[in-house]
Amino acid sequence: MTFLRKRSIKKTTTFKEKRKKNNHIFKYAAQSAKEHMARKTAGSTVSIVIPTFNERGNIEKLVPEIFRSCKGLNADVEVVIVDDNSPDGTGKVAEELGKRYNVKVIYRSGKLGLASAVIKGFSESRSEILGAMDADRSHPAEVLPRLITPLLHGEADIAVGSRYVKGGGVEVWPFHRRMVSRIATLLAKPLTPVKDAMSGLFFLRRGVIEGVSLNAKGYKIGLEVLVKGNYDKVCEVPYVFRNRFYGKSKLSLMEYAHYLRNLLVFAAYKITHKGKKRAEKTEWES
Ligand SMILES: Nc1nc2c(ncn2[C@@H]2O[C@H](COP(=O)(O)OP(=O)(O)OP(=O)(O)O)[C@@H](O)[C@H]2O)c(=O)[nH]1
Ligand SMILES: [Mg+2]
Repeated sequence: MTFLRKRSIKKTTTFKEKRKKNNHIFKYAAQSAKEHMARKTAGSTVSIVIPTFNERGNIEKLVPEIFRSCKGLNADVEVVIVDDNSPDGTGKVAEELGKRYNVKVIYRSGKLGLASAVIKGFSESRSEILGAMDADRSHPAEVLPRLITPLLHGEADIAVGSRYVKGGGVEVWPFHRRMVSRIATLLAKPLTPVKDAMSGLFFLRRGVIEGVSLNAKGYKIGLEVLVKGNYDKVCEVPYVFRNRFYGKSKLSLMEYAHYLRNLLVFAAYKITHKGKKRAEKTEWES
């Protein structure tokens, strides 16, 4: 029993605990450490990729929220909207936003899927830090600094927005959707070190996916990054998933089928890449 407790404490350290451990450093020169960090992160670039299909009403609200929320970050932030030729004119709205904010718009010919849109956005961004979030404001912009800061400070290689750590959750979901999400998350559990491997909200250092072949099919690109990526440190940051504000969900039954197929592919990948080092995991305390 004692042994088990010790092991679980060792596996997951919180930022508070880490800070406590290194307290002497902070006591010594808190100010100069702050200045050092500001110098170190100055000039860092962050690209936030947002896949869109018929999200006109959402992105015109989301983009200003993102830039407001990231104002305090010591980094250049760009938003990359990958639009699949949305019939509702999302692309036009995105271009208009580009006149006021650092927004790049990438068009594709038609609805080609979420995962491939995120991959396209990543491949057309030069930033050291890349991230993905949904356009429908289910992922609140206020959580972005807490996801990006550990990457800027070298405290994590991947930061995952998590509904399933302390402080996280889902605002209002019908019972069946909560069940589906829980079961899907449970199935993915052995494949990754995190509690919310299904999250569509995540940030990573570019090196994590360099040279990694990502499969463009499916919805859960974050899961694939967690399975195949090269990383040592991952942290989960709690957030509360909100229901979409405008428009319709694009989640179809076909996506569930893709998901189950991908789980098998990822499990096989894990078995054939057994030698990979286990990542150190941290959770934010809320
Ligand atoms: N470019 C592109 N974006 C897509 C595609 N399918 C979904 N998206 C976007 O991916 C994000 C997630 O899709 P959602 O429909 O919100 O899926 P969900 O979050 O699982 O479901 P709800 O929140 O209930 O609507 C949104 O920003 C969509 O616009 C696609 O084929 N192409
Ligand atoms: Mg959504």
